[in-house]
Amino acid sequence: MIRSIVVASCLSICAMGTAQADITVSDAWVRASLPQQRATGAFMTISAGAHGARLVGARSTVAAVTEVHEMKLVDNIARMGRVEAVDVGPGQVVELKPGSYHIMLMELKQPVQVGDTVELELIFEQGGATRSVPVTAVARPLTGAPMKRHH
Ligand SMILES: [Cu+2]
Repeated sequence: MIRSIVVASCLSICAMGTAQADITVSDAWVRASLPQQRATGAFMTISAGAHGARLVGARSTVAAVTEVHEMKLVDNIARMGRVEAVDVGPGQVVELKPGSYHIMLMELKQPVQVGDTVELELIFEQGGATRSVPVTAVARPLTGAPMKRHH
């Protein structure tokens, strides 16, 4: 009973992140797309509390296909592809950021413009259960995204 009250009050107070069973997502943003661009990326900071969790998928309303991706340098060429999961260990903080892990939004239904808010749903596995965590990401310019944002 007490636990459910705590969760409910956090849901109403936490503006940009959502806490659910210790999974916290913060600083979520989406890279604004160009008019002809069919895909873009979403980035955020994830922590999973004392038990850890695995990010295994994502959904969004703006794209027909939403996947968890990793970008790597292979022979100095940036390559990216889908990954099965991103492990967020107990007490760990994992940053989804340009050049690394990201949420790939593909087959965009319309361009994502600076200032737009994009609703995402992150799918986690934790202790054998699947949890979905809603995230609101704000669209930022294609270039010149700051490395660190302060609230
Ligand atoms: Cu990608």
